[in-house]
Amino acid sequence: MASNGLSVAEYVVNRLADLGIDRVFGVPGDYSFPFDDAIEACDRVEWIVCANELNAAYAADGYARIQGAAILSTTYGVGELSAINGVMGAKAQRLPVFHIVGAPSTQIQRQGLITHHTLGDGVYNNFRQLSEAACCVAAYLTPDNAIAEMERVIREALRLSAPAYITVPMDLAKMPVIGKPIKGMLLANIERASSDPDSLEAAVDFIITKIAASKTTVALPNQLLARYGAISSAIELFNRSKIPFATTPMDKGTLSEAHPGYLGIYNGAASSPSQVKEIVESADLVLDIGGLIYEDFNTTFWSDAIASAKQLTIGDQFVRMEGTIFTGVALDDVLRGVTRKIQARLQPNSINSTITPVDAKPSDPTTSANFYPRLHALLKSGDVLVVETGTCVLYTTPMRLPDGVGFQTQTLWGSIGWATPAAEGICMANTKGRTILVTGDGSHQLTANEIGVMGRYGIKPIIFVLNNGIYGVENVLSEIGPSYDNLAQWNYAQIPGAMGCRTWFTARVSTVAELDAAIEKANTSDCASYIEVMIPASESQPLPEAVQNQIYKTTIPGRSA
Ligand SMILES: Cc1ncc(C[n+]2csc(CCOP(=O)(O)OP(=O)(O)O)c2C)c(N)n1
Ligand SMILES: [Mg+2]
Repeated sequence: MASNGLSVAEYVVNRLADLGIDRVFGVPGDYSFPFDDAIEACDRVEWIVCANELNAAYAADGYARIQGAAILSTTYGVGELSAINGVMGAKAQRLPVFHIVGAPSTQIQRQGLITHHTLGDGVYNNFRQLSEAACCVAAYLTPDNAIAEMERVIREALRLSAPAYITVPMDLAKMPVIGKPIKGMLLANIERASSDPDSLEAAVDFIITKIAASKTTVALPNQLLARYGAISSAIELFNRSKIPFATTPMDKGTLSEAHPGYLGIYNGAASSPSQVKEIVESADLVLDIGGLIYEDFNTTFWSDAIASAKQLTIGDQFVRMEGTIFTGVALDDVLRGVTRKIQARLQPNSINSTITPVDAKPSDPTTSANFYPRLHALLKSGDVLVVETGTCVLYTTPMRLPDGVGFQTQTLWGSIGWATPAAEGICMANTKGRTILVTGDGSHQLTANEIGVMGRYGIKPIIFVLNNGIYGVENVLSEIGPSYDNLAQWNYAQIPGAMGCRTWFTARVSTVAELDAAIEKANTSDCASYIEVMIPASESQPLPEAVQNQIYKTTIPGRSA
């Protein structure tokens, strides 16, 4: 069969670029050279060479949250294994990250030669299952299956909104693809999943009947709306029906918090404003749009109380209320179907949340109490606030975001270090406004070397590193004093300079006056900013032991404390 010129590696990169992905995050390596060269040669994608593969995976995760999908490129064994925690996080957070990995050539494999990045046993497929476990679909490419396999992999990764593993041995990667290459569409034009028409109609009618029969309906929209490109359908539904909605911490920022129907955060006992718990739990119908995850940090340690008989879930490919289940129905189709048939309801009064005043004496030391109101005042439409796991996520979750401000956390997977590289990927994909990162010092220490990469590629985030010298949230969850919660004392504000970020504004602030001046500078100058904010370690006081035991369920029956 005639060759059409594109090698397997080039085809993969170009086919993925068709989706509108314009960056590739990764680290090059010899077995991946065919991919690495194909990325370099493709004028639709830019190589973002990260500080390590874990950072690259987090950056790809961040990019996919905004752009809809991402490409991660790592080398065989050593590279792909370093990336796994990040790819697994993307799986937990339901993000299509295409993980492309070059492998030793089949000529090496057939001769039984022993090469680097192996266990020295002549086995060449023992890492596959590990990488595959972090994905929802995998492909082992050859010149004659590459075209068909890429269609399958892309379709599945988008249908399930989860990572895909694509690997090819070096020799096969350099051969031309066999067959007629396929030109793909931009992600925005791709329907992720289709519905069975009868099942869809029955599901929509069921939902309409349930809403009509309820006196009070409240919705809890989930981040899957963003993953499946269904945000505008959800907003139309709320605009037309006037059904009020809240989000869980994990889903914060999915929809505008300035929407008249927005109630606040539903988070069990720590819902904010506090009335949201009662409003949601007393409604006689709760529309769970996307599929709620009753995770410990998403429910304040399972203190949620939504009766399952009142919960109607519109999932990614199903609709369910107790034993009644409709399958073969896509989320977006269901929302649009319901919007077409729904009657407007009476709009309840929205809840006004009080915003903590920003005043404090200029000479006061910086604390959480005076930092977060200032962070809030900085936000404007187009910004994306990226918040790390740690005490910062506890403070920012209740904050009501201005219209058009996005919010990204890794609440489910919760791998510290995620936020710094994720902010890089988000900043590269976010064309609407600024990217503002808030991270604790301990988390930042895991991935701070990505700051140099941000400088190299000229992005301009605003970064707040909260220096309390400890893994503060761990002190809250255990006891004061274990030395394993103390951190090496870094001079954070010197990091950008040491990493070659020459045009960055950097500051270390320990008084309110210094904080205000630094924020003013970050807000008005056209360069990246990195602000180290001193926070007293004494803020992190442990919860009572009884609460800790309740949280971790470690009380052993019959044994006295
Ligand atoms: C990869 C990983 N390792 C360890 C943990 C456990 N852990 C959760 S929060 C945390 C401390 C975060 O400290 P820091 O970023 O300084 O924030 P602070 O609470 O002090 O504001 C740790 C170690 C984790 N979540 N992920
Ligand atoms: Mg800390």
